[in-house]
Amino acid sequence: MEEAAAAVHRRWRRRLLPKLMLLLCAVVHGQQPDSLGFISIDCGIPDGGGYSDESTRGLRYVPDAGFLDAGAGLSAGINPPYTDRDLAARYLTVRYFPGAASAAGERGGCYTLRQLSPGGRYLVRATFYYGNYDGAIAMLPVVFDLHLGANRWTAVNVTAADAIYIFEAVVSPPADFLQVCLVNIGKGTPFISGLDLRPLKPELYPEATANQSLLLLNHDRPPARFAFNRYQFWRPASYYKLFRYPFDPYDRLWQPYGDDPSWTNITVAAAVDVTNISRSDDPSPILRSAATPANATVRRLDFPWSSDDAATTTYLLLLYFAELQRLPAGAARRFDVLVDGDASAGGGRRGYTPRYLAAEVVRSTVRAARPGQRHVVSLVAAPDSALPPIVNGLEIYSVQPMPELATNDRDGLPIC
Ligand SMILES: *[C@@H]1O[C@H](CO)[C@@H](O)[C@H](O)[C@H]1NC(C)=O
Ligand SMILES: *[C@@H]1O[C@H](CO)[C@@H](O)[C@H](O)[C@H]1NC(C)=O
Ligand SMILES: *[C@@H]1O[C@H](CO)[C@@H](O)[C@H](O)[C@H]1NC(C)=O
Ligand SMILES: *[C@@H]1O[C@H](CO)[C@@H](O)[C@H](O)[C@H]1NC(C)=O
Ligand SMILES: CC(=O)N[C@H]1CO[C@H](CO)[C@@H](O)[C@@H]1O
Repeated sequence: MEEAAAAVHRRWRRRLLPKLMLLLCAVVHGQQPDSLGFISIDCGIPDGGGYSDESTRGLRYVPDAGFLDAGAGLSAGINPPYTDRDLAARYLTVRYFPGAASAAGERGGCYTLRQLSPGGRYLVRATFYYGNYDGAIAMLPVVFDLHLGANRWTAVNVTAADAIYIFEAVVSPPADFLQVCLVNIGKGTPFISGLDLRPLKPELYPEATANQSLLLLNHDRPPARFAFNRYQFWRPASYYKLFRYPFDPYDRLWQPYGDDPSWTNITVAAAVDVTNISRSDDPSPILRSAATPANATVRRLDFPWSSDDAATTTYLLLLYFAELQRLPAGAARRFDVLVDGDASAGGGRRGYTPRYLAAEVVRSTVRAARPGQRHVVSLVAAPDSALPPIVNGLEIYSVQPMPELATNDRDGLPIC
């Protein structure tokens, strides 16, 4: 009898208590994902300071306290003149993790995102805008690390007070939570402006698994405004700034590639069918503009990039295509998709023809043979092609082994 009661008790402790605690945590802090499954955190705003974000037509941003250990970090507003930049609200405050709270080498601030589906795929985005929040602008650069679970994600190297740093990753956490941590590496106080989590359709980004994540390449490529490498090809860039939700149902950020004089854009008003790339019926305005050479006698487009890190890595390229012009009968647009001049090694494609108003993604991988190596993806017209190549969208990720996504910084119950 007693044994049975003890067993029930043990089971309660082991199985039910954590669930109950989780529920309590979530209720206490009101940190359920919104109706889209999105978690949108504005770091450093006071408890109760949630709001509807204008730039995303009403996504609800919430305070960060509920995602942190009680009392972790301090909040601050950015200082003039850096407030005066027509910034989204989430850049106006930061959470920072000074002194003893984050001794060098320690995981200073850890955000715990809960109520995830184990094995599901998620986009995680962390944003940083220094804005002289601590009045110590002379101390720049500030460098700290960002971790996903126990894995290093990237270094955040803040060299300018008025620059916005944006990092995105696609992850597949094996547990129902994911931690994003800021790590002091002895080069200044870690801080953060915003943290977003977006559930993705399971068939998007199958390369992200329990053991490896996709890190959106961060490589400065002027004239693009931001370092992250997810591009749309609308122009002029000054007008078509950033596409995100509701234009992208998953709220990925698509920035203009930049107004390179060597290419022009072809646009259509008609919808592009995206069922083959996202199984979602939302026609995507992002893909309704394509780049093509400005000079019709030039029969190729080249997109160079190089490593953002000292480490060698494998890159995953996603090239989005949809034909936007009705071609005369018998005429075709046909081109090779080459990576570093090769169609075979990385899964490039020979003689590819985009479908009329229907989007497809061509994936390609390339392994960097040495750190900092330069690479180029080239679209080269086939000799019999009536028209030069086009491209409608481009993403570049590094594929990073991340075996410890589910690691919490403490064992046992989640702390809330
Ligand atoms: C940070 O960026 C600056 C400027 O690009 C560079 O000189 C410096 O080496 C970087 N620091 C680290 C730790 O990467
Ligand atoms: C992850 O790695 C573990 C151990 O190496 C392996 O058993 C498991 O099948 C891998 N999971 C995936 C999704 O690749
Ligand atoms: C187009 O390119 C061809 C060959 O590269 C060149 O001879 C020609 O001058 C260019 N035309 C213009 C308008 O730039
Ligand atoms: C989607 O792909 C399938 C298989 O390649 C093809 O038959 C179908 O026409 C495509 N649909 C669209 C809208 O592109
Ligand atoms: C350079 C160029 O042709 N830009 C065009 C890109 O598309 C927009 C929208 O259709 C046009 O307004 C631009 O003129």
